[in-house]
Amino acid sequence: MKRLLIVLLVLTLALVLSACAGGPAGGPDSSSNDTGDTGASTNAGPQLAAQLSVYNWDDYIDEGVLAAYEEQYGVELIYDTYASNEDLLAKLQAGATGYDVIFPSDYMVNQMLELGLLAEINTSDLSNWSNINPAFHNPPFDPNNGHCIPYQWGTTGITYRAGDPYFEENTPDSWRYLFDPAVLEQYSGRGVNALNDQRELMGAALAYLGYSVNETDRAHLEEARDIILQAKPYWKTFNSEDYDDSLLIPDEVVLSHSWSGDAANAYWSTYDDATEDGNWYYAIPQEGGVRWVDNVCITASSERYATALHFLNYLLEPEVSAAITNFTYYASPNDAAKAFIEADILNDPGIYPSQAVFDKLEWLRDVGDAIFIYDEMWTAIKG
Ligand code: N2P
Repeated sequence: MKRLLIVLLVLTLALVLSACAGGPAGGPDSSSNDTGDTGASTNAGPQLAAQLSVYNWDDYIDEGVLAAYEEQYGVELIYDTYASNEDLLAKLQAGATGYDVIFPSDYMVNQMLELGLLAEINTSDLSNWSNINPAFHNPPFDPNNGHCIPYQWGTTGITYRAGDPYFEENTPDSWRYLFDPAVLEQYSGRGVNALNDQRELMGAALAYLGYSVNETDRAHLEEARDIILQAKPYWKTFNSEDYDDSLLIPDEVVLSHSWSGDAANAYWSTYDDATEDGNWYYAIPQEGGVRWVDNVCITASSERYATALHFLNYLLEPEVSAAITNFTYYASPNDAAKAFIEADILNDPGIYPSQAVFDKLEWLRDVGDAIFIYDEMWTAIKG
């Protein structure tokens, strides 16, 4: 896939189209100061701040989308990344201010809401809100989308090396391939990676044991911890940041616990026109597991609320949403974006799973006080 070229083409189109349409509500205001926006709306839209600070997961946006926003609206984006929901939470809880826009997953939105870390939004202030598929309206973790808009969604499964002699005979469509020492003995010498992500790894072990990924019973959580501790010596790495680029594509491992889009990135990055195939396949374990939706929210501490809201509306533009999915290979909740998403992505069941597969998976939910048990298990796992 000529990924870069297509991204550039889509962006050029996005710029042309939004110039014609006048873009999302708002326009540049080079007279704004650095510390905040006025929040005042005019016919031309809100006065935009000179800067906006955006804090996102690693490798989770096409940088061209950021550059196009800066150029079109004259707002400088201060862009920084994190590796997990827990890292994001820890950063905000440690009192970090200055971040305006963040991208927590479903269960973390819920946790952050309870901690008062998110600003309210009203989707009727977003002219592009109607682009979002109604299935993503009013999610249980954020009633009426009162704080966040959906960004990208996906599944968690197992990515494995096509052509590996062991996997030619054994499709790793079970969590056994990540957790069962007898199975790991067969191939782990060639490298296995586990996601360095507390809820995801515990969720996988819980699904393997036949429990909900949102289990709160201490005894069951301890069982999951023990499954992980028993498999850990067979794992080469704990990486959820850049494992597609640093471990899969260069053949540093043969199997990884992974997110759907990273699997597709590894596939297309190794795609060979001659064989019409890539090196990495993705399987969703039969026992089930996690599906997730990541969201875009404004921090309660943001002093540039109107600019942040303007940026959220920009991310909802069909061509912008599509450019993000064409880069990340994650599914888009934006229906209007589909016209601009590459057919290979729309038709990939690893990215847009069948209803039957979708139904086998669970959303991660806020587990309330049981999160302290998860923290305790995680400390033992990482120790
Ligand atoms: C992308 C991270 C995907 C987030 N690097 C999974 N929730």
